[in-house]
Parts: sequence; structure tokens; C-alpha cells
Amino acid sequence: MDSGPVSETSHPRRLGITVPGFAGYEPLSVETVPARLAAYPEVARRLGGAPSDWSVREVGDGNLNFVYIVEGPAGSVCAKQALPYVRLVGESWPLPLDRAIYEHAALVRQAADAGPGVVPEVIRFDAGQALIVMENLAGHVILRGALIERQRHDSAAPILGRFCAETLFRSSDLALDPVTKKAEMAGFAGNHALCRISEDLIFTDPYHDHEMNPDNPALHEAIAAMRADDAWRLAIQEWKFAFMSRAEALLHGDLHSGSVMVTPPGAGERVRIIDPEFAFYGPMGFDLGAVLANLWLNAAAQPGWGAGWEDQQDWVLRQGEAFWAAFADRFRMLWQEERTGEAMVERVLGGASEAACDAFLARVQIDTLGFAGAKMARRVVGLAGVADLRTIPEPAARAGCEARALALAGRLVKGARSIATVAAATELARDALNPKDGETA
Ligand code: SR1
Ligand code: MG
Repeated sequence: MDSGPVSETSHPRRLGITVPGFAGYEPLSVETVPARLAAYPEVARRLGGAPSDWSVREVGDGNLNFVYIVEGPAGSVCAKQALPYVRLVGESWPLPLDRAIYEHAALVRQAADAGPGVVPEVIRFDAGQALIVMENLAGHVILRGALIERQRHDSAAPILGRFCAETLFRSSDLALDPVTKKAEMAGFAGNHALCRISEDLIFTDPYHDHEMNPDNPALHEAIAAMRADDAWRLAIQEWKFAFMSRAEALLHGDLHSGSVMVTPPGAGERVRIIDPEFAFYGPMGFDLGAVLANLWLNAAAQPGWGAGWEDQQDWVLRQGEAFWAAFADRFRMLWQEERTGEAMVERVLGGASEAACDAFLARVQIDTLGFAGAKMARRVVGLAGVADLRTIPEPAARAGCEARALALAGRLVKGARSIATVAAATELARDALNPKDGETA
């Protein structure tokens, strides 16, 4: 068995991760972006003209960073720079700049594993400035906003399913040789500060009276019931342990609908996956659960957005099934064709290979549903809620939608093992998220 040094030719896009010093780091502003980008010839070429011809606007709507769109006479780019703190909260919450290193490393690997065009093309990476200059996804909008507007992007779920299968399978011990896999796992373990955010915000803070949880008086009773539920508290800590300790594959790490961009619905619509700054080696079901959770949160919000909600909710729920089907189909294909790693080897499995794949997917499905529940609950109870629910105009309607989302979350967190299929989970969601007689729609 080959246990020599990692070969650069066998995995050309997995050449390790180098974290530089940040002594020369300078946070950008709208005013200073042109001078900085002018120093990068490939960026200056893409923009054309002179820096004085370039217009800059800050467009970041995420919780952590600043993002600039820069337009020149010949083209445009997107420049994303990490800040030494959490944008959502401010300088009182410091956060390491090296998250840009892991985001860039993840983008490179995702492009290699899922093909260029699914993630943004990187034009220039300046590690010391924690700055990634990417193609500008002009004409794209954030999927979360599109779903809130009740647009129907039929391509998103299948593309996300395929993306998950390819990135998760090809970064795991199913595909990589053990030396490369461990080097990768060790490299991304440096992104522990962002893992810690997830550990706290998803699995811990919602379950006690944390100062950063928003106060939501309409949900006091439901939140108190959640925290008084022994089975829920035990289950969430089990999911947390799985998140922290099961280094199965390179995860995107924050695969909610705000990390997906789409072009207008219809023929030729495009789907891009962005923002993998939370990337690390963790359980496959964490990314998969994030996608389902955010679809189900949108489905939960639909009654709050007024007439026509039944049809749209049905469409959103069906996207969850389409997502899982696309994931499982592509994963099975990769299992047959690309199982080049040292886990689940054919020389041992032989004729049981298909059954082994079924069992593997069944276990990933349980994780997916459990993590989906964990992610739904955090978005209802904790810091950084989702706009789908938070912007429902009428307070009683919002409270009803949030309470139903939280109830579904609890069933998933506690009962993932007893749900046979994603179709069954979808029926559970359909039942849990519909206002019953006497409840506010
Ligand atoms: C303080 S960061 C809050 C959230 O924003 C990111 O998108 C992640 O989901 C994180 O949990
Ligand atoms: Mg993000």
C-alpha cells in the first residue's frame, strides 16, 4: 500500500493550505478598493481603463465580511475581504482573518470536484490581505431572496444535490488516498474559529439564555418548552458531538439559501454556490441538512406571506425531495465509478457493494434530517435568524410560522432515526408547517 508523500500529480488541486502572516493587512473601503485592485494585473485587465474609471459599491449582505462590486469599462469583478471581526456584531467579536484562506482553499477544491461554473471563478487571491477577487455574478440574485419573492428556480435543487454529492464524495476517504485525506483534514482544521461559531450558534446558544439570542416574546412559551425537553437537549448535544468529531468530507459549512445565487427562472437559469468560509472536515449530513433546513424554513414562512401560500409551499417542499434524489443518484454513481479511496473497498465488499452504498446513504440520511432540525431551530431561536421568517409583516402570523418551524425542528432533532425516507420527512414537514384550524395562517 502506498503511504509515501502526497503526490502532486494524483491530486493536483489539493496542494495543502498555507496560512500567511497578516502584518501588511489593510481593511479596504469603497475609496481604497481601486488602488488595491490596480496592483493585480489580471484584475486590472478584466476591468479595463484606469482605476479612476472604476466604480465601487459595497454589497455584502452576509454576517461576516465586506464585499465590493467593482465595474470598469471592460468588465466587472467581486472583491471579498475578511475583517478581523464579525460584521453583524462589530469589533467586540473578533474573528481571525485566516477564514479567507480556508474559503479560497474550499473554492479551489469545489471547482475541481464539482466542475468550474458551479462556484465563482477566482481571478486573484491575496492571502495577506484576506482578499479574494472573483468573477462578478452579474444577473444573479441570492436564492433566499428569490424564494421569499416566490420565484421558482427549478434548477437549484438538482444542481445543489449534485454539488453536494460531488464535493462530499470526492473529498472523502471514499475517493482520496488516506494520506491526502488526512493532510486535507489537518489543513482545514485550522478553520476552528468558524467551526466554533457553528458549534455555539447551532448547538448550544439556542438552548440556554444566551445574551445574543434575540428576544422574541411571542415564542417564549415554545422556547421554554424546547429547553425543558430532556430528549431534545440530549439529542442536540449528540448532533453537536457528531458535528465536532466526524471528519467525513470537506463541507461547505454554511450551505443555506443565502449561499446560493441564481439567474432568473426558466430555460438556461444558472445556479452558483458561494461563500464557503465555514469549510472544514465534518459529517456529510451537515451540508445536506443545511439545504433541507433552509427550504423547510421557507416553506414554514409561506403562510405568513399571504394568499397563494399553499401552492408555493408545495413547490418548495418538492424541491427538498428533488435535492435529495439528485444527491443520492449522483452519490450512487460515484460509488460505482470513483471509489478510489481506502474506505469501503471493493476487494472486501465484493458483491455487497450496492448494499453497502444503501446502508451508507441511509446513515447519511439520518444525519441530514437531524442536522436539518438543528439548523431550523437555531434560525428560529438564536442569533442570525432567516429573513424568510423575520420579515413576515404581521406579528401573529410570524409567530405562528416560527412556532410551527420550531415544532418540526424538534421532531427532526429527536426523531431523525425513525423517519424512513426524505419523502416521509417531507410529509412530516407538510403536516407540521400547515396552520391547523384556528391557527393564524
Ligand atoms: C456570527 S455569524 C452568524 C451566522 O452567519 C453565517 O452565515 C453562519 O450561518 C453563522 O452561523
Ligand atoms: Mg456566508
